[in-house]
Amino acid sequence: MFDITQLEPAFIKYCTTRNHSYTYGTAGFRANASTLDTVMFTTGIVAILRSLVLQGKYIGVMITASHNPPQDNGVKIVEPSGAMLIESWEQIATDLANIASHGNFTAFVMHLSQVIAKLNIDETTTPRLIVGHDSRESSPYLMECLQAAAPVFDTIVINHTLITTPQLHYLTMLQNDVVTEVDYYKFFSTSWNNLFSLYPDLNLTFNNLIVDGANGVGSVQFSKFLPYLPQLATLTTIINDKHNVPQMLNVDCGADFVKTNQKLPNGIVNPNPSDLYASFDGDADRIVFYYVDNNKKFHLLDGDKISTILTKCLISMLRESELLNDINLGVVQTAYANGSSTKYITKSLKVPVECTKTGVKHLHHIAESKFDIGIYFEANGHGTVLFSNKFYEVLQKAIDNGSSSEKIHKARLSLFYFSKLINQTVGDSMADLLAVIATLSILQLSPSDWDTEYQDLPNLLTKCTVLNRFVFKTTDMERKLTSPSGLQEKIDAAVSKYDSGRSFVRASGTEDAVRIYAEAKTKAEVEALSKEVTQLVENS
Ligand code: G16
Repeated sequence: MFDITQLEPAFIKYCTTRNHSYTYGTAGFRANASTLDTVMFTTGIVAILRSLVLQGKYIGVMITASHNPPQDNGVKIVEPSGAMLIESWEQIATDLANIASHGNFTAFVMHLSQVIAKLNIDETTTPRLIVGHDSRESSPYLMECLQAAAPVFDTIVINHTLITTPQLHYLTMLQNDVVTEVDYYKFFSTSWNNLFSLYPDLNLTFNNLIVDGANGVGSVQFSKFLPYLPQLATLTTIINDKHNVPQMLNVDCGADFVKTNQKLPNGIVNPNPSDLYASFDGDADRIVFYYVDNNKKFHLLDGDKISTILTKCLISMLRESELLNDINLGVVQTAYANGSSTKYITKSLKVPVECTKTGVKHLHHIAESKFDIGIYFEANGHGTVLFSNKFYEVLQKAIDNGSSSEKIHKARLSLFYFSKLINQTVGDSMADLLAVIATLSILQLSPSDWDTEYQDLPNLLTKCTVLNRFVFKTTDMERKLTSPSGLQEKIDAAVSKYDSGRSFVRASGTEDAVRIYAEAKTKAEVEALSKEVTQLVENS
């Protein structure tokens, strides 16, 4: 039994941000860290309520602002399955935070007791949380705010402190076992060894691997993971590993920097054409790859390239397994996907593509509900592959029945081990890195071979600060604006002047900015189109 009036001292101490309007964005609450104490306190309560509703299952909470600058922070809730908080609870979380920010404890308690009554909670249940945070300076204090309500509900809290977002998702999934981060390393390294045991003569298709840790938590965790992967450890160097200098987080490095600027991050002085490079983001749930050619020209291998190469590998394993008619495979993308990638997947690989709104929560849902093998990646490098129960049932039956052909049997086992190599709870820089390296080895493609599978249309993603980004409203999976009035027609007119031109504008759900995407036949044309659309946005 709990008494929510006992929350008052913690409310007074931790809800100091007043009259702030909190919005649940693309990936939870995210803003300048100085405004977040109140929403951390209430998010702790929401996670506790979610656990109570689910009979005391472990709920995950991660404190991070991922790719955002060091001064920002944020929070997201993870379901017991390892997935993002179910959408119907986003409103509960938003309302509670905004009521708390008025600073009136009586009104807060009244609202909270109504929520509790509606949820029909058994007050004798013990709630359980698994929490963690990234390397930001503000994270430890915000963690204190998050946990401030826990004693009033007699909550059991496992605090993993410094951990990546995907690790927290994964550990939440294993909520009822006693787990540590070592279980994560062991699981994925065993999957790697199992997959490679099927291909004993395979060589890796690059000389050295250079991993940019974005000066964040991913660099710590990857260095702890590497000893479990001796084959990779000997040829891997981690750069931008200053996770203990919080003001360097994501600065001139990391996946978002490399993708947006389409250039090498800090720390690579003399790039080598025979090496493979990869950048994590601040909480290690995104990854992009790149390499340089013999002229030292930079080439980006982003989320679209990851998605296409995984699709190529998995569809060929499925074909060789003779299970193409029993297991359906598809790809999920957003409006940011390069037009050439969509064309390559549908026309060359003959695989269906679905387009949805930005935010992994949307992609994850479509991949899970529409496909037995659902491959989803945002162009920014955020994604994973989901394998349905039906996939495992059909595959297991086929493996158990045996096959007269060694090749078919090997393809079936490959599919099984591959499915265990990827973190199915959420996009994960470390697991995605292993999956891509394994794919390149199995297909025997060097980084430049991978790149030449199809040619990206030149593209530009920029952002623009406006007075009020919330007036930018979209439809058609964010590809068209419905407000401000008349702006879409002007964008359409601008786009029509460019060969293979495409452009769209949407408000970011994680930063105070409007994002502008453009692509066209040539670099000069895309630059001109992007400039034109930016001017239209500025003048709107
Ligand atoms: C988050 C989301 C991603 C999204 C990105 C940018 O990533 O998880 O799905 O693509 O924000 O979103 P927006 O364009 O709305 O700002 P991360 O890595 O920052 O958690």
